[in-house]
Amino acid sequence: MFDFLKKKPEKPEPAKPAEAPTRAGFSPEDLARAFTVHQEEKQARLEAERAEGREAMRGTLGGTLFARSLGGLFARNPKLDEDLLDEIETALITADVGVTATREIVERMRKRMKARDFADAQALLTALRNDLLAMLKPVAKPLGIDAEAKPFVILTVGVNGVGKTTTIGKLARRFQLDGHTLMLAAGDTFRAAAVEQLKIWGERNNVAVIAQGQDADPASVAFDGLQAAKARGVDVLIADTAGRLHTQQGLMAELGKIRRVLGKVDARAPHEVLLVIDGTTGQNALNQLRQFHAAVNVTGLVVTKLDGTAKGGVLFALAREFGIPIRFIGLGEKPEDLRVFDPEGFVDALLPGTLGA
Ligand SMILES: Nc1nc2c(ncn2[C@@H]2O[C@H](COP(=O)(O)OP(=O)(O)O)[C@@H](O)[C@H]2O)c(=O)[nH]1
Ligand SMILES: [Mg+2]
Repeated sequence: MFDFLKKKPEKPEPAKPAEAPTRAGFSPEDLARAFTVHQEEKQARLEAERAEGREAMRGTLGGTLFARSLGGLFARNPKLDEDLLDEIETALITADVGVTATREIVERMRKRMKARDFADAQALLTALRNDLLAMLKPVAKPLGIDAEAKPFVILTVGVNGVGKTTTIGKLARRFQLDGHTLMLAAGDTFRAAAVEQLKIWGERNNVAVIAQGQDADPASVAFDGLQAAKARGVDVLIADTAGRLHTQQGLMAELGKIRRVLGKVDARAPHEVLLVIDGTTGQNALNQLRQFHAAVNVTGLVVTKLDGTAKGGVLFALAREFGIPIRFIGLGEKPEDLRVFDPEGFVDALLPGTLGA
């Protein structure tokens, strides 16, 4: 199963003495070989993570009501008729795919059914799988850290309790494993406990946390953080913010200020504005994204708490309506539970294994 791991050489091959070494003691061939080995290792790690992620998704998402009702359809080998379309519609609505997206999907299936596109119900269900996948593929764009940006600034926003601070911790760990240096800015100055939460996390993981304490101006914390990160030549800066309701105009405007202040230090910062969404909130997620996007121009999404919810369908509605990249999904509270969004893995976790293969 993990064949690609076996192919990986134990060590870089010894340099051949044929070419004259350069002054630094490394020939261009040495450097090229080292680069290739590094790329191969990175690729192998990504592949291994994807395989692990797929298993994790099957384990967590596979048990949800959404997966059970969709999986039930596929397993039963139903008749190719209007009743099947009704069942699909119910399954999608129940899973919070949303009324509009559901209607579109079902309408497409109905048209094709009438055009005698499907030999049997199984063919229709396979088309449904492809349709679901096609909705998610355009938003599956993993977050890349631009090495030119020093630091690459990530601003995390979202309503209260969605998992912003937890996600920052998980991301920081991921970036460290990828060999990036990083720093955090404790921009949730609403609650003393929030600043403390990030500081403790930073100490435990050897990551510097820039903070000014409770009630400080979050824009000023972000500004300080960016200047410090720049001065120390750090690769990535992640700024936390206080949770706010998308309906609180004043607080939403504050996000715009944080954005502008960061832009004064580096015109391209923040390079990523991550909106964290609680996957159990259902269709309200759409309102949240709409409002946050208007205030601060969201460039990526993290959908958390998809473990044990029947509402994972909201990803389809988000993808359809906004087309903003879904960077990560949260499948639990452990660091490794934050997974790079993998649409095939996600869709196949919702459907029976035989189809996904
Ligand atoms: N089950 C589950 N819990 C999560 C996930 N992500 C975050 N949480 C929990 O959600 C709660 C709120 O998280 P926190 O990061 O403090 O939210 P914040 O207010 O947005 O900063 C914590 O108890 C987290 O452990 C997830 O993917 N799955
Ligand atoms: Mg927080």
